[in-house]
Amino acid sequence: MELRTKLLIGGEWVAGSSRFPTLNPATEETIAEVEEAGADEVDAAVRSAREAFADPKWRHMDPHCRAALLWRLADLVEQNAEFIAATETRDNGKPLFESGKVDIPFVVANLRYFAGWADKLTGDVIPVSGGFLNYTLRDPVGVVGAIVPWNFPLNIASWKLAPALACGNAVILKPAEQTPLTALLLGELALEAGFPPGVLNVIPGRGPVTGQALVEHPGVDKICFTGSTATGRRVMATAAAGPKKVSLELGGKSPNIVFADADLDAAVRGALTGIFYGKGEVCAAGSRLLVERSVHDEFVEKVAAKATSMTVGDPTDSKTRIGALVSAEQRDRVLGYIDAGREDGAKLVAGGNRAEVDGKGYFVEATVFDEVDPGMRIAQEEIFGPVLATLAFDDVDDAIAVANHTIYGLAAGVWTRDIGKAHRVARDVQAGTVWVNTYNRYDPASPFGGFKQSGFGRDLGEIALQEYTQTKSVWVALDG
Ligand code: TXE
Repeated sequence: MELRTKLLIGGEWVAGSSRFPTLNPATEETIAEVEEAGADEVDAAVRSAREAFADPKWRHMDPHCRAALLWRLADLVEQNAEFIAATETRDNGKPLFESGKVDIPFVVANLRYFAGWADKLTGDVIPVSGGFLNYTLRDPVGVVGAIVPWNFPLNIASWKLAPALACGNAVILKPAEQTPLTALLLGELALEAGFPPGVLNVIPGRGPVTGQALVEHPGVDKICFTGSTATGRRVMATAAAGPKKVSLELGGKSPNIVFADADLDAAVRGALTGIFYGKGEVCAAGSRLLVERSVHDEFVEKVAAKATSMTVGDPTDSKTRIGALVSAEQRDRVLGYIDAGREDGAKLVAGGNRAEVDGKGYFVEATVFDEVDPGMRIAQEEIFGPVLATLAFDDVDDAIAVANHTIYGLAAGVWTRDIGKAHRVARDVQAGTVWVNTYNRYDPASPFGGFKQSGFGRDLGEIALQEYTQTKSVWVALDG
Protein backbone atom coordinates (compact mmCIF):
# COMPACT_ATOMS: atom_id res chain seq x y z
CA MET A 1 0.00 0.00 0.00
CA GLU A 2 0.96 3.61 -0.44
CA LEU A 3 -0.32 6.69 1.33
CA ARG A 4 -3.38 8.28 -0.24
CA THR A 5 -3.88 12.02 0.00
CA LYS A 6 -6.91 12.68 -2.21
CA LEU A 7 -10.59 12.50 -1.38
CA LEU A 8 -12.47 9.28 -2.09
CA ILE A 9 -15.80 10.24 -3.65
CA GLY A 10 -17.95 7.91 -5.74
CA GLY A 11 -15.12 5.41 -6.06
CA GLU A 12 -12.72 8.00 -7.52
CA TRP A 13 -9.74 9.77 -5.97
CA VAL A 14 -10.37 13.46 -6.49
CA ALA A 15 -8.81 16.79 -5.54
CA GLY A 16 -10.26 18.95 -2.79
CA SER A 17 -10.70 22.70 -2.57
CA SER A 18 -7.44 23.15 -0.66
CA ARG A 19 -4.76 21.11 1.11
CA PHE A 20 -3.50 20.80 4.62
CA PRO A 21 -0.40 19.17 6.10
CA THR A 22 -0.60 16.21 8.43
CA LEU A 23 2.32 15.94 10.84
CA ASN A 24 4.20 13.25 12.66
CA PRO A 25 3.82 14.55 16.23
CA ALA A 26 6.92 12.66 17.40
CA THR A 27 9.22 14.37 14.87
CA GLU A 28 7.18 17.45 13.86
CA GLU A 29 7.80 16.52 10.21
CA THR A 30 5.09 16.83 7.59
CA ILE A 31 4.11 13.33 6.46
CA ALA A 32 1.89 14.46 3.61
CA GLU A 33 -0.23 17.27 2.23
CA VAL A 34 -3.81 16.02 2.23
CA GLU A 35 -6.69 17.33 0.15
CA GLU A 36 -9.46 19.02 2.09
CA ALA A 37 -13.13 18.67 1.17
CA GLY A 38 -14.79 22.08 0.95
CA ALA A 39 -18.55 22.59 0.61
CA ASP A 40 -18.52 21.53 -3.08
CA GLU A 41 -16.73 18.26 -2.39
CA VAL A 42 -18.97 17.53 0.58
CA ASP A 43 -21.93 18.05 -1.72
CA ALA A 44 -20.39 15.72 -4.32
CA ALA A 45 -19.79 13.07 -1.63
CA VAL A 46 -23.38 13.33 -0.44
CA ARG A 47 -24.72 13.05 -3.98
CA SER A 48 -22.60 10.00 -4.67
CA ALA A 49 -23.67 8.39 -1.38
CA ARG A 50 -27.34 9.09 -2.15
CA GLU A 51 -27.00 7.49 -5.57
CA ALA A 52 -25.18 4.49 -4.13
CA PHE A 53 -27.81 4.12 -1.44
CA ALA A 54 -30.65 4.17 -3.98
CA ASP A 55 -28.90 1.85 -6.43
CA PRO A 56 -30.46 -1.64 -6.30
CA LYS A 57 -26.92 -3.05 -6.49
CA TRP A 58 -26.48 -1.96 -2.88
CA ARG A 59 -30.08 -1.35 -1.75
CA HIS A 60 -31.19 -4.86 -2.65
CA MET A 61 -27.90 -6.68 -2.30
CA ASP A 62 -28.43 -10.00 -0.55
CA PRO A 63 -27.53 -9.48 3.11
CA HIS A 64 -25.03 -12.33 3.06
CA CYS A 65 -23.23 -10.54 0.21
CA ARG A 66 -22.94 -7.41 2.36
CA ALA A 67 -21.51 -9.65 5.05
CA ALA A 68 -19.02 -11.09 2.57
CA LEU A 69 -17.86 -7.60 1.58
CA LEU A 70 -17.25 -6.67 5.21
CA TRP A 71 -15.35 -9.94 5.75
CA ARG A 72 -13.26 -9.24 2.67
CA LEU A 73 -12.51 -5.74 3.97
CA ALA A 74 -11.48 -7.24 7.32
CA ASP A 75 -9.16 -9.67 5.54
CA LEU A 76 -7.57 -6.85 3.55
CA VAL A 77 -7.04 -4.75 6.68
CA GLU A 78 -5.45 -7.78 8.33
CA GLN A 79 -3.18 -8.41 5.34
CA ASN A 80 -2.03 -4.78 5.37
CA ALA A 81 -2.02 -4.43 9.15
CA GLU A 82 1.66 -3.65 9.47
CA PHE A 83 1.58 -0.71 7.06
CA ILE A 84 -1.70 0.60 8.49
CA ALA A 85 -0.42 0.38 12.08
CA ALA A 86 2.83 2.12 11.16
CA THR A 87 0.85 4.87 9.43
CA GLU A 88 -1.42 5.27 12.46
CA THR A 89 1.62 5.64 14.71
CA ARG A 90 3.26 8.18 12.40
CA ASP A 91 0.10 10.26 12.16
CA ASN A 92 -1.04 10.02 15.79
CA GLY A 93 2.16 9.54 17.81
CA LYS A 94 0.94 6.48 19.74
CA PRO A 95 3.37 3.64 20.49
CA LEU A 96 3.59 1.11 17.69
CA PHE A 97 2.55 -1.73 20.00
CA GLU A 98 -0.75 0.07 20.58
CA SER A 99 -1.46 0.53 16.87
CA GLY A 100 -0.16 -2.89 15.89
CA LYS A 101 -1.36 -5.06 18.76
CA VAL A 102 -4.57 -3.30 19.75
CA ASP A 103 -6.04 -0.76 17.34
CA ILE A 104 -5.75 -2.49 13.99
CA PRO A 105 -6.62 -6.00 15.29
CA PHE A 106 -9.71 -4.42 16.86
CA VAL A 107 -10.69 -2.93 13.49
CA VAL A 108 -10.43 -6.39 11.93
CA ALA A 109 -12.45 -8.03 14.72
CA ASN A 110 -15.04 -5.29 14.61
CA LEU A 111 -15.56 -5.57 10.84
CA ARG A 112 -16.01 -9.33 11.24
CA TYR A 113 -18.38 -8.94 14.18
CA PHE A 114 -20.69 -6.60 12.27
CA ALA A 115 -20.36 -8.68 9.08
CA GLY A 116 -22.07 -11.35 11.15
CA TRP A 117 -25.06 -9.09 11.79
CA ALA A 118 -25.72 -8.21 8.14
CA ASP A 119 -28.00 -11.19 7.54
CA LYS A 120 -29.53 -11.28 11.02
CA LEU A 121 -31.48 -8.00 11.03
CA THR A 122 -34.88 -9.44 11.68
CA GLY A 123 -38.17 -7.68 12.43
CA ASP A 124 -41.13 -8.86 14.49
CA VAL A 125 -44.57 -10.18 13.75
CA ILE A 126 -46.92 -8.28 16.05
CA PRO A 127 -50.24 -9.66 17.34
CA VAL A 128 -52.49 -6.65 16.52
CA SER A 129 -56.30 -6.53 16.90
CA GLY A 130 -58.64 -7.11 13.96
CA GLY A 131 -58.11 -8.96 10.73
CA PHE A 132 -54.60 -7.76 10.01
CA LEU A 133 -51.11 -9.08 9.75
CA ASN A 134 -48.64 -6.60 11.21
CA TYR A 135 -44.90 -6.96 10.96
CA THR A 136 -41.82 -4.76 11.20
CA LEU A 137 -38.93 -4.28 8.82
CA ARG A 138 -35.61 -2.71 9.72
CA ASP A 139 -34.63 -0.30 6.99
CA PRO A 140 -31.24 1.39 6.79
CA VAL A 141 -31.40 5.10 7.69
CA GLY A 142 -29.81 6.16 4.36
CA VAL A 143 -26.71 8.35 4.13
CA VAL A 144 -24.65 8.36 7.31
CA GLY A 145 -22.05 11.04 8.06
CA ALA A 146 -19.41 9.65 10.40
CA ILE A 147 -17.24 12.27 12.10
CA VAL A 148 -14.41 10.76 14.10
CA PRO A 149 -11.57 12.02 16.30
CA TRP A 150 -7.81 11.64 16.21
CA ASN A 151 -7.14 9.49 19.26
CA PHE A 152 -8.15 6.11 17.76
CA PRO A 153 -8.47 7.21 14.14
CA LEU A 154 -9.18 3.95 12.32
CA ASN A 155 -10.56 2.09 15.29
CA ILE A 156 -13.35 4.57 16.02
CA ALA A 157 -14.02 4.96 12.28
CA SER A 158 -14.68 1.21 12.20
CA TRP A 159 -17.05 1.52 15.17
CA LYS A 160 -19.26 3.70 12.95
CA LEU A 161 -18.88 2.31 9.49
CA ALA A 162 -18.95 -1.43 10.24
CA PRO A 163 -22.51 -1.41 11.65
CA ALA A 164 -23.62 1.30 9.18
CA LEU A 165 -22.50 -0.80 6.20
CA ALA A 166 -23.79 -4.05 7.69
CA CYS A 167 -27.24 -2.42 7.84
CA GLY A 168 -27.05 -1.30 4.18
CA ASN A 169 -26.40 2.42 4.58
CA ALA A 170 -24.04 4.54 2.48
CA VAL A 171 -21.34 6.26 4.54
CA ILE A 172 -19.34 9.47 4.33
CA LEU A 173 -16.39 9.26 6.68
CA LYS A 174 -14.73 12.45 7.85
CA PRO A 175 -11.54 11.68 9.76
CA ALA A 176 -9.99 14.25 12.08
CA GLU A 177 -7.69 16.75 10.38
CA GLN A 178 -4.80 15.67 12.64
CA THR A 179 -5.02 12.00 11.53
CA PRO A 180 -6.56 11.54 8.08
CA LEU A 181 -4.23 8.90 6.66
CA THR A 182 -5.57 5.53 7.82
CA ALA A 183 -9.16 6.42 6.90
CA LEU A 184 -7.95 6.96 3.33
CA LEU A 185 -6.19 3.58 3.40
CA LEU A 186 -9.43 1.99 4.53
CA GLY A 187 -11.24 3.70 1.64
CA GLU A 188 -8.78 2.14 -0.78
CA LEU A 189 -9.28 -1.31 0.75
CA ALA A 190 -13.07 -0.93 0.63
CA LEU A 191 -12.83 -0.35 -3.13
CA GLU A 192 -10.54 -3.37 -3.46
CA ALA A 193 -12.98 -5.46 -1.38
CA GLY A 194 -15.69 -4.67 -3.93
CA PHE A 195 -18.02 -2.22 -2.17
CA PRO A 196 -19.91 -0.40 -4.92
CA PRO A 197 -18.57 3.12 -5.63
CA GLY A 198 -20.16 5.74 -3.35
CA VAL A 199 -21.07 3.31 -0.58
CA LEU A 200 -18.03 4.50 1.38
CA ASN A 201 -16.68 7.99 0.75
CA VAL A 202 -13.76 9.41 2.71
CA ILE A 203 -13.40 13.18 2.94
CA PRO A 204 -10.67 14.61 5.18
CA GLY A 205 -10.86 18.21 6.28
CA ARG A 206 -11.07 20.55 9.22
CA GLY A 207 -14.04 20.38 11.55
CA PRO A 208 -15.51 23.83 10.97
CA VAL A 209 -15.11 23.41 7.18
CA THR A 210 -15.73 19.80 6.15
CA GLY A 211 -17.42 18.57 9.33
CA GLN A 212 -19.77 21.52 9.52
CA ALA A 213 -20.76 21.22 5.83
CA LEU A 214 -21.46 17.52 6.30
CA VAL A 215 -23.70 18.10 9.32
CA GLU A 216 -25.51 20.95 7.55
CA HIS A 217 -26.12 19.01 4.34
CA PRO A 218 -29.81 18.14 3.87
CA GLY A 219 -28.85 14.97 1.98
CA VAL A 220 -27.34 13.39 5.10
CA ASP A 221 -29.82 11.39 7.17
CA LYS A 222 -27.75 10.69 10.23
CA ILE A 223 -24.60 11.94 11.92
CA CYS A 224 -22.63 9.69 14.22
CA PHE A 225 -19.99 11.64 16.05
CA THR A 226 -17.16 11.01 18.49
CA GLY A 227 -15.31 14.01 19.86
CA SER A 228 -15.42 16.73 22.46
CA THR A 229 -18.57 17.66 24.32
CA ALA A 230 -18.31 21.25 23.05
CA THR A 231 -18.21 20.16 19.39
CA GLY A 232 -20.90 17.55 20.04
CA ARG A 233 -23.21 20.30 21.25
CA ARG A 234 -22.55 22.28 18.06
CA VAL A 235 -23.11 19.21 15.88
CA MET A 236 -26.44 18.52 17.56
CA ALA A 237 -27.58 22.14 17.25
CA THR A 238 -26.70 22.17 13.54
CA ALA A 239 -28.36 18.81 12.95
CA ALA A 240 -31.52 20.14 14.61
CA ALA A 241 -32.21 22.23 11.49
CA GLY A 242 -32.82 19.01 9.52
CA PRO A 243 -33.74 17.58 11.87
CA LYS A 244 -31.51 14.60 11.33
CA LYS A 245 -30.66 11.72 13.58
CA VAL A 246 -27.61 12.15 15.77
CA SER A 247 -25.60 9.94 18.07
CA LEU A 248 -22.80 11.42 20.15
CA GLU A 249 -19.91 9.83 22.00
CA LEU A 250 -18.25 12.65 23.90
CA GLY A 251 -15.72 13.39 26.59
CA GLY A 252 -15.14 11.81 29.97
CA LYS A 253 -13.58 12.22 33.39
CA SER A 254 -13.81 8.64 34.46
CA PRO A 255 -13.23 7.55 38.06
CA ASN A 256 -11.02 4.56 38.81
CA ILE A 257 -12.01 3.57 42.37
CA VAL A 258 -9.63 1.54 44.55
CA PHE A 259 -10.88 0.03 47.82
CA ALA A 260 -8.45 -1.00 50.56
CA ASP A 261 -9.46 -4.67 50.19
CA ALA A 262 -8.43 -4.83 46.51
CA ASP A 263 -5.48 -6.72 45.06
CA LEU A 264 -3.42 -3.55 45.29
CA ASP A 265 -0.67 -4.59 42.89
CA ALA A 266 -3.26 -5.31 40.21
CA ALA A 267 -4.98 -2.03 41.02
CA VAL A 268 -1.71 -0.11 40.63
CA ARG A 269 -1.30 -1.64 37.17
CA GLY A 270 -4.93 -0.82 36.40
CA ALA A 271 -4.49 2.77 37.56
CA LEU A 272 -1.47 3.17 35.28
CA THR A 273 -3.00 1.65 32.15
CA GLY A 274 -6.24 3.47 32.97
CA ILE A 275 -4.60 6.85 32.52
CA PHE A 276 -1.38 6.33 30.57
CA TYR A 277 -2.54 3.95 27.82
CA GLY A 278 -2.93 5.98 24.63
CA LYS A 279 -1.03 8.85 26.32
CA GLY A 280 -4.24 9.58 28.21
CA GLU A 281 -5.84 10.72 24.94
CA VAL A 282 -8.63 8.24 25.59
CA CYS A 283 -12.23 9.27 26.14
CA ALA A 284 -12.65 6.59 28.83
CA ALA A 285 -9.28 7.29 30.50
CA GLY A 286 -9.34 6.66 34.25
CA SER A 287 -8.24 10.23 34.82
CA ARG A 288 -9.53 10.43 38.40
CA LEU A 289 -8.00 7.90 40.75
CA LEU A 290 -10.13 7.55 43.88
CA VAL A 291 -8.31 5.67 46.66
CA GLU A 292 -9.70 4.60 50.03
CA ARG A 293 -8.02 6.73 52.67
CA SER A 294 -6.50 3.87 54.71
CA VAL A 295 -4.28 2.78 51.78
CA HIS A 296 -4.13 6.07 49.95
CA ASP A 297 -0.58 7.22 50.77
CA GLU A 298 1.04 3.86 50.12
CA PHE A 299 -0.96 3.36 46.91
CA VAL A 300 -0.26 6.77 45.43
CA GLU A 301 3.42 6.40 46.23
CA LYS A 302 3.53 3.19 44.17
CA VAL A 303 1.62 4.74 41.27
CA ALA A 304 3.89 7.79 41.27
CA ALA A 305 7.06 5.66 41.35
CA LYS A 306 5.88 3.56 38.40
CA ALA A 307 4.74 6.65 36.48
CA THR A 308 8.16 8.23 36.95
CA SER A 309 9.83 5.17 35.45
CA MET A 310 7.64 5.01 32.33
CA THR A 311 9.51 5.57 29.10
CA VAL A 312 8.30 8.59 27.19
CA GLY A 313 9.54 9.02 23.64
CA ASP A 314 9.93 7.53 20.18
CA PRO A 315 6.66 5.69 19.46
CA THR A 316 8.43 3.20 17.21
CA ASP A 317 10.72 2.03 20.03
CA SER A 318 9.32 -1.08 21.71
CA LYS A 319 10.36 0.20 25.17
CA THR A 320 8.24 3.33 24.81
CA ARG A 321 5.09 3.42 26.92
CA ILE A 322 4.04 7.01 26.28
CA GLY A 323 4.27 8.38 22.76
CA ALA A 324 3.78 11.90 21.45
CA LEU A 325 0.59 13.84 22.01
CA VAL A 326 -1.24 14.35 18.76
CA SER A 327 -0.37 18.02 18.20
CA ALA A 328 1.41 21.04 19.66
CA GLU A 329 -2.02 22.40 20.50
CA GLN A 330 -2.93 19.31 22.50
CA ARG A 331 0.47 19.30 24.23
CA ASP A 332 -0.06 22.94 25.25
CA ARG A 333 -3.59 22.22 26.47
CA VAL A 334 -2.25 19.41 28.67
CA LEU A 335 0.59 21.57 30.01
CA GLY A 336 -1.99 24.28 30.76
CA TYR A 337 -3.88 21.79 32.93
CA ILE A 338 -0.68 20.82 34.73
CA ASP A 339 -0.21 24.52 35.55
CA ALA A 340 -3.85 24.69 36.68
CA GLY A 341 -3.27 21.74 39.03
CA ARG A 342 -0.29 23.49 40.61
CA GLU A 343 -2.15 26.81 40.89
CA ASP A 344 -5.17 25.17 42.51
CA GLY A 345 -2.95 23.63 45.18
CA ALA A 346 -2.73 19.97 44.14
CA LYS A 347 0.54 18.21 44.96
CA LEU A 348 2.63 17.10 41.98
CA VAL A 349 4.12 13.68 42.77
CA ALA A 350 5.30 12.55 39.31
CA GLY A 351 6.18 14.14 35.98
CA GLY A 352 4.78 17.56 35.19
CA ASN A 353 7.06 18.52 32.31
CA ARG A 354 7.12 18.50 28.57
CA ALA A 355 9.66 16.23 26.99
CA GLU A 356 11.38 16.01 23.61
CA VAL A 357 13.36 13.53 21.55
CA ASP A 358 16.33 15.17 19.84
CA GLY A 359 14.75 18.55 20.52
CA LYS A 360 11.50 17.62 18.76
CA GLY A 361 8.07 16.17 19.40
CA TYR A 362 4.97 16.92 21.45
CA PHE A 363 5.73 14.79 24.48
CA VAL A 364 4.56 15.19 28.09
CA GLU A 365 5.81 13.10 31.00
CA ALA A 366 3.54 10.72 32.88
CA THR A 367 2.13 13.09 35.48
CA VAL A 368 0.44 12.36 38.81
CA PHE A 369 -1.19 14.84 41.17
CA ASP A 370 -2.09 13.98 44.74
CA GLU A 371 -4.25 15.87 47.24
CA VAL A 372 -6.69 16.81 44.53
CA ASP A 373 -9.95 18.37 45.63
CA PRO A 374 -13.09 17.16 43.76
CA GLY A 375 -13.87 20.73 42.67
CA MET A 376 -10.47 21.49 41.11
CA ARG A 377 -10.19 21.98 37.35
CA ILE A 378 -7.96 18.91 37.03
CA ALA A 379 -10.70 16.86 38.75
CA GLN A 380 -13.54 18.28 36.66
CA GLU A 381 -12.34 18.98 33.13
CA GLU A 382 -11.24 16.50 30.50
CA ILE A 383 -7.48 16.96 30.08
CA PHE A 384 -6.95 14.30 27.41
CA GLY A 385 -3.32 13.67 28.23
CA PRO A 386 -1.11 11.67 30.62
CA VAL A 387 -2.24 13.48 33.76
CA LEU A 388 -3.75 11.64 36.73
CA ALA A 389 -5.70 13.38 39.51
CA THR A 390 -5.71 11.42 42.78
CA LEU A 391 -8.40 11.84 45.43
CA ALA A 392 -9.01 10.12 48.77
CA PHE A 393 -12.38 8.75 49.95
CA ASP A 394 -13.71 7.30 53.22
CA ASP A 395 -16.32 4.65 52.38
CA VAL A 396 -18.52 3.31 49.56
CA ASP A 397 -21.05 6.14 49.78
CA ASP A 398 -18.31 8.73 49.67
CA ALA A 399 -16.61 6.98 46.73
CA ILE A 400 -19.85 6.94 44.73
CA ALA A 401 -20.59 10.58 45.54
CA VAL A 402 -17.12 11.70 44.43
CA ALA A 403 -17.25 9.43 41.35
CA ASN A 404 -20.54 10.96 40.23
CA HIS A 405 -19.48 14.54 40.94
CA THR A 406 -18.82 15.41 37.29
CA ILE A 407 -20.78 16.40 34.19
CA TYR A 408 -19.48 13.28 32.46
CA GLY A 409 -20.50 9.62 32.65
CA LEU A 410 -18.53 7.57 30.17
CA ALA A 411 -16.76 4.87 32.18
CA ALA A 412 -15.65 3.85 35.66
CA GLY A 413 -13.34 1.29 37.26
CA VAL A 414 -13.72 -0.37 40.64
CA TRP A 415 -11.09 -2.47 42.43
CA THR A 416 -12.20 -4.63 45.36
CA ARG A 417 -12.37 -8.26 46.48
CA ASP A 418 -15.80 -7.69 48.00
CA ILE A 419 -18.31 -8.85 45.41
CA GLY A 420 -21.20 -6.96 46.97
CA LYS A 421 -19.26 -3.72 47.02
CA ALA A 422 -18.25 -4.20 43.38
CA HIS A 423 -21.85 -4.66 42.25
CA ARG A 424 -23.06 -1.83 44.46
CA VAL A 425 -20.64 0.56 42.76
CA ALA A 426 -21.54 -0.86 39.32
CA ARG A 427 -25.21 -0.16 40.12
CA ASP A 428 -24.79 3.36 41.48
CA VAL A 429 -22.03 4.89 39.42
CA GLN A 430 -23.34 6.98 36.52
CA ALA A 431 -21.35 5.62 33.60
CA GLY A 432 -21.96 3.80 30.34
CA THR A 433 -19.25 1.21 31.11
CA VAL A 434 -18.08 -0.13 34.46
CA TRP A 435 -14.93 -2.25 34.76
CA VAL A 436 -14.50 -4.40 37.88
CA ASN A 437 -10.91 -5.38 38.73
CA THR A 438 -9.84 -4.44 35.22
CA TYR A 439 -9.76 -1.32 33.05
CA ASN A 440 -9.88 -0.33 29.38
CA ARG A 441 -11.47 -3.59 28.20
CA TYR A 442 -13.30 -3.45 24.88
CA ASP A 443 -14.92 -6.00 22.64
CA PRO A 444 -16.85 -5.49 19.40
CA ALA A 445 -19.79 -7.30 21.05
CA SER A 446 -20.03 -5.08 24.14
CA PRO A 447 -21.79 -1.69 23.94
CA PHE A 448 -19.87 1.51 24.58
CA GLY A 449 -21.20 5.03 25.12
CA GLY A 450 -22.01 7.71 27.61
CA PHE A 451 -24.34 8.80 30.37
CA LYS A 452 -24.88 12.50 31.14
CA GLN A 453 -22.75 14.89 29.03
CA SER A 454 -20.66 12.01 27.70
CA GLY A 455 -23.34 11.66 25.04
CA PHE A 456 -26.00 9.24 23.92
CA GLY A 457 -26.39 6.34 21.55
CA ARG A 458 -24.10 3.35 21.66
CA ASP A 459 -21.19 2.11 19.57
CA LEU A 460 -20.37 -1.61 19.36
CA GLY A 461 -22.54 -4.58 20.21
CA GLU A 462 -25.96 -5.50 18.87
CA ILE A 463 -27.39 -2.26 20.24
CA ALA A 464 -25.30 -0.23 17.75
CA LEU A 465 -27.50 -1.62 14.97
CA GLN A 466 -30.33 0.54 16.30
CA GLU A 467 -28.30 3.62 15.39
CA TYR A 468 -28.19 2.61 11.72
CA THR A 469 -31.69 1.18 11.16
CA GLN A 470 -35.19 2.54 11.35
CA THR A 471 -38.28 0.46 12.02
CA LYS A 472 -41.08 0.21 9.47
CA SER A 473 -44.45 -1.17 10.57
CA VAL A 474 -46.33 -2.97 7.76
CA TRP A 475 -50.11 -3.63 7.96
CA VAL A 476 -51.76 -6.18 5.72
CA ALA A 477 -55.56 -6.53 5.61
CA LEU A 478 -56.41 -10.22 5.70
CA ASP A 479 -60.14 -10.05 4.81
CA GLY A 480 -60.48 -8.87 1.23
O1 TXE B 1 -12.03 17.77 19.29
P1 TXE B 1 -13.29 17.96 18.33
P2 TXE B 1 -10.61 18.50 19.27
C1 TXE B 1 -11.77 16.18 23.54
C2 TXE B 1 -10.48 16.23 24.32
C3 TXE B 1 -9.65 17.17 23.52
C4 TXE B 1 -10.69 18.14 23.05
C5 TXE B 1 -10.38 18.94 21.84
O2 TXE B 1 -10.74 16.74 25.59
O3 TXE B 1 -8.69 17.80 24.32
O4 TXE B 1 -11.81 17.34 22.78
O5 TXE B 1 -10.08 18.12 20.72
C6 TXE B 1 -14.66 17.44 14.04
N1 TXE B 1 -18.76 20.35 12.86
N2 TXE B 1 -11.87 15.03 22.67
O6 TXE B 1 -10.78 19.98 19.19
O7 TXE B 1 -13.39 19.37 17.87
C7 TXE B 1 -13.16 17.41 13.97
O8 TXE B 1 -12.70 17.77 12.68
C8 TXE B 1 -18.51 19.06 12.59
C9 TXE B 1 -12.50 13.86 23.23
O9 TXE B 1 -9.76 17.88 18.24
O10 TXE B 1 -14.46 17.41 19.04
C10 TXE B 1 -12.88 15.95 14.34
O11 TXE B 1 -13.11 15.14 13.20
N3 TXE B 1 -17.38 18.43 12.96
C11 TXE B 1 -12.86 12.88 22.20
C12 TXE B 1 -13.96 15.67 15.39
O12 TXE B 1 -14.97 16.66 15.19
C13 TXE B 1 -16.48 19.13 13.66
C14 TXE B 1 -11.92 12.71 21.08
C15 TXE B 1 -13.47 15.77 16.83
O13 TXE B 1 -12.93 17.05 17.06
C16 TXE B 1 -16.67 20.48 13.99
C17 TXE B 1 -11.39 13.97 20.60
C18 TXE B 1 -17.88 21.10 13.54
N4 TXE B 1 -18.16 22.38 13.82
C19 TXE B 1 -11.34 15.05 21.42
N5 TXE B 1 -15.61 20.91 14.70
C20 TXE B 1 -13.38 11.56 22.67
N6 TXE B 1 -14.59 11.51 23.16
O14 TXE B 1 -12.73 10.54 22.52
C21 TXE B 1 -14.76 19.87 14.81
N7 TXE B 1 -15.27 18.78 14.18
